[in-house]
Amino acid sequence: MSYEDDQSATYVGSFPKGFGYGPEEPELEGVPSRGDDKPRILLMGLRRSGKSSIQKVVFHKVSPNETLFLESTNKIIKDDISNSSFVQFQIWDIPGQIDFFDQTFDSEYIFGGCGALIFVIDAQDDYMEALSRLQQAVTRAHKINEAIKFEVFIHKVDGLSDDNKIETQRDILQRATDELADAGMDNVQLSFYLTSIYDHSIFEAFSKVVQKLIPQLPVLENLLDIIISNSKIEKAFLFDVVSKIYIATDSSPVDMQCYELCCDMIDVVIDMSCIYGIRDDGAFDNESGSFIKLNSGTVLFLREVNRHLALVCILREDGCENRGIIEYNFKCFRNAIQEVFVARNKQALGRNGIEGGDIGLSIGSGGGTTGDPRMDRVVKSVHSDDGDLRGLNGTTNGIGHGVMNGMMDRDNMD
Ligand SMILES: Nc1nc2c(ncn2[C@@H]2O[C@H](COP(=O)(O)OP(=O)(O)OP(=O)(O)O)[C@@H](O)[C@H]2O)c(=O)[nH]1
Ligand SMILES: [Mg+2]
Repeated sequence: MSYEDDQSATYVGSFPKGFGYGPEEPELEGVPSRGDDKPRILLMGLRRSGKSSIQKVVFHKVSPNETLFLESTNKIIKDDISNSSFVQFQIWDIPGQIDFFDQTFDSEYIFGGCGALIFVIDAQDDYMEALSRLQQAVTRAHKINEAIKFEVFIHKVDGLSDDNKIETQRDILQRATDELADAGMDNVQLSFYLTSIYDHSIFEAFSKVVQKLIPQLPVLENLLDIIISNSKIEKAFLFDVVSKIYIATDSSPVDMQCYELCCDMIDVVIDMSCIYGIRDDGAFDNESGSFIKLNSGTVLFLREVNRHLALVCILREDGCENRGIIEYNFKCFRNAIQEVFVARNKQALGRNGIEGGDIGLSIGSGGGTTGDPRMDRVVKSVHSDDGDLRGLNGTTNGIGHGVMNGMMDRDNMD
């Protein structure tokens, strides 16, 4: 049985089919497919390196074991990842056997609108050939589009010991950067990740890749910093619920165990909603939320931001004495996110008018500035509203924001 033969087997866990991103689109020659203007992530690498498995596990809820039955990809498969929120892009799965120097490989078209190129290297195999293909791909792609981010997934590391993982990463990094330097391309930056579909590492790596394509990232990070500092929260993630990739987190370092805990919480909430929820068409909706106390004294807090985004926080038990304040601050947070959506939509409309629909892939330049004055205003307005978030010390100065006084227009956020 091939994976394509039985679509009913492709969704595991509790996600109802309707809650996915929709089916993949095989490329039809000469027919521009829907959403071609979205930021594009290319998955490249040798045959059997694990490209299709990664895409299916992260975005289509296929269980890792099911990927054993995947057939080799023989044409470019485009997958539209759109949930009408910040996460909007296409993934193109490029078959391993494709020859960049073939006439039929339209590199201008393929690399031209590309935001990130993920090159997958099978760490359980001899990687010399993969490294030379990486070098070819980077040289070709960089010549056509200098803005592409190059991401190298050192994949299938579940089969390596811890020492071996580090050694393999060091060796691949060294060889890849040396080869690029020899080719006079020292200016090209490669990012390396150790990944496996059998644990959360692939989700974490994909999170980081996707974040680089979200121009509003600095704004989101600022908002998360504000909410954690005002609510005695230790760590906060803004999750895309379907894929469980986090599109932003606060500025404290990410601990893999915390991330896994938050992913597990999403699963629990979806499972509970499926069993006890009242809606048939979706396990996660505008009213979803959960508060879980663990034996260890840690508390997990999840609240929906819109149909596909959730804020998941980790806090100590003594930090949630006043849950009301956390809930109130969350509402302020959600309101601010809505402002970001509105600004983003306006920005997209403006750009469509001027540039005919080109979607920029620039990252905000950090340091609190987003590279866009309108976005900066949103950040500033959020900062100036700092007093609006209630601190746990009891001071509630600066109240009066619209959140408490009126209903938000959630339709804009979905
Ligand atoms: N151990 C292990 N196996 C993996 C991992 N990811 C993928 N695989 C296996 O690798 C094999 C090849 O995976 P595919 O996803 O078909 O590889 P591909 O890169 O799409 O190959 P082509 O379509 O031929 O280019 C499958 O049997 C997967 O189960 C991983 O993280 N760990
Ligand atoms: Mg494949």
